[in-house]
Amino acid sequence: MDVPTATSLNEIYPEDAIKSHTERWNRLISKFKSEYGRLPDFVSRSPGRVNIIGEHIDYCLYEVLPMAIEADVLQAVAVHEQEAGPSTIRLANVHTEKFASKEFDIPDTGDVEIDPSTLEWTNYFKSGLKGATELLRKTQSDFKKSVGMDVVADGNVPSGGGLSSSAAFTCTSALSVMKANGVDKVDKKELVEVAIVSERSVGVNSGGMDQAASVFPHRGSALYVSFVPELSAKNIAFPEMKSPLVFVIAQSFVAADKHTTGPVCYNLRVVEVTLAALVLSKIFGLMDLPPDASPLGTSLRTFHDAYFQQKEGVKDNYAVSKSEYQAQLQDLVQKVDQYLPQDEGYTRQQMSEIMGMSIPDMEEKYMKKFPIRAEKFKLRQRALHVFGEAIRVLKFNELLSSPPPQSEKENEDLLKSLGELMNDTQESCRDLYENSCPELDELCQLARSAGAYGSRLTGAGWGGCSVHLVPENKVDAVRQKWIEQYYTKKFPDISEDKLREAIVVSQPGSGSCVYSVG
Ligand code: NG1
Ligand code: MG
Repeated sequence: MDVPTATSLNEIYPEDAIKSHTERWNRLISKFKSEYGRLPDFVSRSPGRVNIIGEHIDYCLYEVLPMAIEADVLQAVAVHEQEAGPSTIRLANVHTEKFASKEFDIPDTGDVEIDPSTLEWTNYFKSGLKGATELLRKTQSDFKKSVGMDVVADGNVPSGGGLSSSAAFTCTSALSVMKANGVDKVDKKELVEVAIVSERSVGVNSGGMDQAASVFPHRGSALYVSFVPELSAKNIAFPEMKSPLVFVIAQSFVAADKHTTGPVCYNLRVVEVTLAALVLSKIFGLMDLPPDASPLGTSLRTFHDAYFQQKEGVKDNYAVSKSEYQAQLQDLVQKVDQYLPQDEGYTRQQMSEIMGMSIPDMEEKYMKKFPIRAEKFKLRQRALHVFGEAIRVLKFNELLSSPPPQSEKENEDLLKSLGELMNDTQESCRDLYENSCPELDELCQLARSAGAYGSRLTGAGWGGCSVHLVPENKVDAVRQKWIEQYYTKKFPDISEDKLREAIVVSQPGSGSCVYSVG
C-alpha cells in the first residue's frame, strides 16, 4: 500500500474547506518562490490526529483508535543536483516569526546529529531525515547520504496540544526525504515504521499511534491500529446514522510539557509500564520475555501473550478470537489487582528484588536514555489503566463496526455506549494513569453537563486537548458553556481568533500524500 499522489486538493480536503486550503497552498508556493527563486518539485503532506480512544497504550503494543484531522503539515520541496561534498538542507517556514530559517549540511557519513535537549523545530525534520536515510540504506545497498533539498514548511496543527503536530511533521519530513531521493512509491507501512523510530530520537519514548494515524487514514474513517504481530491498520468507516458521530475537540491551553522530568512525565510512564511487565512476568514465573518493538523493548502486551502461551497453553495468542482476547484482558485486570497490591507504588529496591536484577542494571537498561528521578513506581495503577483501556478500545471498535442502527432508539443507544467508554477512559486517565489535569477535567465536566455523550482528554494529557462525542444539535450549547465557564473565565482577554482555534468540530480526514507540482 503506497502513499497516494494527489493531483488536486479535492482529493485531500472536504469540499467546504477547499477554499481556505487553496489560500494556504498558494501562500506556501509564493513563500517558496521568494525564498529560493524557483518552484518546488513537489509538496508532501501529513495530517495531525485526534485519538478517539486508547490512551497511553500504543507503547504497550495494544490496539488504539485514532482518526486523522484536517489540519496538517505541508512541505514544499526542491531537490538539489547531486554533487560531491556535503549535501545542504535549507529549511524555511511560512511562519517565520515562530520558526526561524535554518541550514545544515549532511556530512559524507550521511548521519546528522540531533540534540534532543534543545526544543528546536528543525529537529523534527532531522529525525525524519535520519529515519528515511536508514530505510534507504536498507533498501538500496549503495545508498549513503541524502541529496540536498530546499524546503518550506507550513503547519496548522496546534503544537503542544495533543493533536500530534510532531508526528505530522516527522512523517512529512520522512516522506519528503524519500521522495527527494527518488523513491517514487513510498510504502505506507515503511513510512510509519521509519517515523516511529525517528521520533524517538527527538526526546520522547513514544508509541506508534500518531505516525500510523497520520499516514494510513482514509477520509471518513477512524483507524484501528494494531502493533502486533506486526504494525497494521484498518480503516473503520463511520457508520451511516441519522444522528451522526460528531467529535468536538477543545483545547485546554495548558501547555503539555511531556519532556519534563518528575511525576508528570511521559517517559516515566513508559518506564513504569515496562517495569510492570517485567515484574508481572517474574511473579508468574514466565521465561524471559522476547524483545519487542516497544520503546524499551518489553511491553505489557508481550507479557500478556507470553502469559497465556506459557501458562494457559494457548498456541498462538495473536490468533485468539476477539471475545477470548477481551476475556484475557479482564483476567489480567484481576491478576494485577491481586498480585500488584501496593497502592503507594514500588521502590527501586522492591522491583530489583522481584526482578532479580540489581538496581544499577535496572537503571542502565530502562532509565538511561531519558533519566528518571522518581522514587516510587505505580505499577499497579498503570497496569490497571493499560488493561482496562485495551478493553475499552475493543468494545468501542466492536460498536463502530457493528451494523448501523436502524431506529432512533438504537442510534441514541449507540452514541450513549460510545460516550460511556470515553468517560471511563477519562476517569482512568485521571485516577490511575494520572495524566489529566484540573483544566481537562473541567472541560469534560462542562461538556457533559451541556449534553455531550462522552468526554475525555486526548493525546498525552497533562494539558493539551480534549475530545467530546456530542449530539449534533448540542454542539452549540457545549461550545457556549465552554466559552462562558472556561475560556473567558480563565483567559479574560481571549480573542475571537483564539476561540475559533480552541474549539473545532472535526471530521475524520485523509492521511499522507504527495502532490506533484507542475
Ligand atoms: P501526543 O502527546 O498527543 O503527541 C503521545 C504519543 C503517542 C501516545 C499518546 C498517548 C508522541 C509523539 N506521541 O501523543 O504515541 O502514546 O501520547 O496515548 O509522543
Ligand atoms: Mg506529539
